[in-house]
Formats: sequence, structure tokens, C-alpha cells
Amino acid sequence: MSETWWRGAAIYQVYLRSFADGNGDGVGDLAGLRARLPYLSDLGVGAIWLNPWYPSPMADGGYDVADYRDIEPSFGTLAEAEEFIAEAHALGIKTITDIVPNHGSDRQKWFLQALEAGPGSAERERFHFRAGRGENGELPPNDWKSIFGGPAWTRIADGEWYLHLFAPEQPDFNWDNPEVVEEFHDVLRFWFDRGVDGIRIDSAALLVKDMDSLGGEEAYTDLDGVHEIYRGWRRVAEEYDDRILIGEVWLPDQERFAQYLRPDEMHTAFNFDFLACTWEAVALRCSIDLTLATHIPLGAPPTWVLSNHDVTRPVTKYGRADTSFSHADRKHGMPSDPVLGERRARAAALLAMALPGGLYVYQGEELGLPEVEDIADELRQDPIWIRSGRTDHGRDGCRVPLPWSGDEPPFGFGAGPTWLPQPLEWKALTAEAQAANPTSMFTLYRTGLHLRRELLGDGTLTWLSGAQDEVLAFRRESGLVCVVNLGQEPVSLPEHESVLLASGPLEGNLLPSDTAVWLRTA
Ligand code: TEU
Repeated sequence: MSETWWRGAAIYQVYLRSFADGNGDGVGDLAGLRARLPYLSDLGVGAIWLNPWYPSPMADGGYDVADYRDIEPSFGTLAEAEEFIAEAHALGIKTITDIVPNHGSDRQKWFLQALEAGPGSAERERFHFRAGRGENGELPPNDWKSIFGGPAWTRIADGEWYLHLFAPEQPDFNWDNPEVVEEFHDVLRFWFDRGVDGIRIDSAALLVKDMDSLGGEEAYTDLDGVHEIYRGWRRVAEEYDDRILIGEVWLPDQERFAQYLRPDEMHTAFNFDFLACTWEAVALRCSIDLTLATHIPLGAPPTWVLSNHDVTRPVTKYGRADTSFSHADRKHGMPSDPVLGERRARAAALLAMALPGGLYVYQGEELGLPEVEDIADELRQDPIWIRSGRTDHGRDGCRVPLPWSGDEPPFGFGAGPTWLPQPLEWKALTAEAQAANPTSMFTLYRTGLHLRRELLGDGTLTWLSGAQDEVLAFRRESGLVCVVNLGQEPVSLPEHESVLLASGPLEGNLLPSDTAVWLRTA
């Protein structure tokens, strides 16, 4: 692939614990992933992004990293990871790993050393340790709240408190300390040296803190100092050929977001504005235009994201009366119409695939898996569940192990019971069952991704004039026209030579409600 492979790539997100289990312990692993590489190659993806694969106590599904330079033993070994990278390359597939710089695990070497070394030590300067308030320091240094619920401070035996924006098992690093900066440069080089093509940067906007601030998100979200960090990372990436940085930057303000994509910072970032958008033509068109206006002047390719391991599965989300998404309101338990949800998710997939730039596909999205709502309370693993006082079900419902084949759990995932139970109804949704069905979600993704390689990807779009308010219609450079009908009534198709792909049956020359089509035009 060319130097700009990433500008238009379809990137498949692998949540390793739930992808495929090679050793039969009920947890996905590298052996399982390697065995399924032909599946991903056949699906037509250009790169794989793996969620954190490092040794971890799994207090937050691996986002509590205990060693940035090794592989979690239940996933495999460093040698297997290198073999995986080479095998993927042989199939023309790039590898993207996930680096978590905001915080480490409380079992990570530096944190253990800091606990040992005591107050005032250089070891504690790598984190945010403070004395408490109150007569005996019994109150936290300030009132900051954890993003997962509860206080953002935990007190240790000698009386000091440490900051954690997420779970207590995830102490935040002190990015004002040059040792932290150097350490992460070294970690980047460690993985680039092993052939990794890109780095997804976790919680990228949160690294710099204003400890004097009274609290609220503005105390640690998107402070100006964060950009210097990514300029340093970009310099490291440029010591190598063709390596990229991808930011997980959730910011409502597009101008602030765009700063991360300046030519000396990250190459791309996830488009969460599009992910969170309601299923409405005006809102989607607005989000698409805003995205293009943000990216094009910077020369950075937009990205299109419908789901990931932190959000409600699309078929469930789009089947609800309220199709928006926000972390503050996951809408667990809100009724969802599965037929409507699938219909819209299919149309959304063709829309996202046709837009200019990169595309992310989260594992199971191509199978149309729904959010699993009825996980027994005692099996829930997401720290959000406990920290919210058991009010927010958290993100386990989109992390259930994939169904591959057969009629009953574990549906070819591995040998034994899976770490989160799979619904019996997933019998109809296995990759095996869907591959044999020309109208399945899998077949739609597979066909769409292959056509996309040839006719879509990086570039720009032109909106077609004359389309009704409830219709999105645009042309790509290849002449492909994408039309999505978000209205209630069928609409006529624009002039075309042939229909390349449709998300559902057409009615003659009419495009039904909640349906998308790709047309070849002159
Ligand atoms: O997420 C960052 C983040 O702030 C949100 O996506 C978060 O998951 C959400 O607000 C919770 O309601 C990243 C990872 O994607 C997520 O899985 C990790 O839990 C988090 O960082 C901490 O590392």
C-alpha cells in the first residue's frame, strides 16, 4: 500500500477479549485472532486496531496497563504479537495498537515504586500525589469526580491521596514530569520497532491537569499544554516510515478538536460527532459538513465511526425512539425495535462507507449484533457499574464474545463458557450463518467494503442538488452516487446507469424509507 494507506482505510477494531479464543479459556486471544485473519482479509479491511493487549489486572478491560512493553499472558506472548503483525502484513493488513498515556495500572512498576518511596519522593512526582484537606487530611485535595463515578482521589496508607480520572486502579501520570514524556517516547519506539503501523491514543485530551482549578471537566479536558505532548509524539513517529497517530479526542468544540490534527500533531482522530448524531437527515448532513469543514483545510482525512467498545451497538441505538448517544445517558433499557434498528443500521453502514476518508468498523458491527441488555448483575465487569452505585449498566453489552458458528454458545468462539454469556438468539447471527446468506449484514459489509476499496475512500464529496430535506444524496469522484432516504415515504432515485448495492430491497425506481443505495452514474 502507498504512503497514505491510512487516509482512506477501513480499520477493523478488535476487542481481543471478545474476538476469538484460541486456547479454550473463554477469553479471546492472539491465537484466536491469528486463526481468523483470513476472515478479516475476506471482509476487506485494510488495518486492524487492537484495544490494549498489555499485561493488565483488567480493572478496566486492559485500559489499566501494568507493563507497556509486553503482552497480557492470557492473550499470548510478545513473540506471538510479532508473528501476528507479520502475518497481517503478508495479507496487506496494517496493525494499530492502543497506547494509554493518561494513566497506568496501580500494579504498574512506577506506581508500586511510588507507593514504596513515600511522600516527597521523585517516584511520587510521576503521578499526582497530594496531601488531603481537613484537619487530618481526611478530605480529598479537591472535589474532582471520576469519569466512571465517585471521587477522582483515593487515599493510601501513609495518608497521601492520588488522582485517578477513571477507576482507582488507574492512577493518572503527571505529564509535567519530563520522565513521563521520555518514557512514552520510548514506548512508542518499542512498538514501532516491532512493526506496528499506527497508534491509537487513549483519552488523548485529558493528559494535562490544572490542579488549582476547582473541578469540572475544564480542569483536565483539552488544556493547551497537551499539544506539546503530541508534537513530541509526531517527531517520534517521523523517525519511522509511514506510521500514524490517531487520537481519541471527544470534544464538543470542532475548532478545539481541529487543533489536534495540525500537521505537526496527530494524523487523524475518531469522528465522535458523527457517532453521536441522531438518525435524521438534517442532523447528519450538518455533522458531515462540519466534519469536512474541520478536516479539509488541514489536509487531514475525516473518519467515520458508527460504534466502538464504549458505546451502544448501532442496531439497538437506531431502533430506539431517541437515536442520539451520549455517555451521560446510555439509554439502557429504552425499548428498541429490532427490525427498524437493523434497517437503519444497514443504511447507516452504506452511508459511512461512502463518505470520504477513513472508516472504523467495530467487531460484531458487521454481524449486526445488538447490545446485550440482560447480563446478570454479578457477571458485569465494567467498573462503571459498581462506581455508578449500580445505576449505569456501563459498556459490557457491546463487549460480548462474537458468535462464529454453530447452534449454541460458545458459537465457535472457543471451547468453554465465554467470559460474558452470549444470547441464545445469536445462533442466527453467527459469521457462518451470515456468510451463506446474500441479504445478511455480513454480506452487506463484505460487499460494501470491497466496492469501497475500488470506488470510495479518501477524497471529497459533492452534494446533489434537488434532493428533498429528508434525503442525503452525494456524488464521489469515481461517479458513485450514494442516496439515503431518512423520510417516511419512498423517494425516486436520481438518474443512474446501475445499482451497485442497496441496504434493503428497492421498489422499482423508488428508494424506501430508512434505506441507502449506491448508484453507478456516468
Ligand atoms: O475512553 C475515554 C472516555 O473518556 C470515554 O470514552 C469513556 O469510556 C466514557 O466516558 C465512559 O462513560 C477510553 C477508552 O476507550 C475506554 O474504554 C476506557 O475505559 C477509558 O479510556 C479509560 O482508559
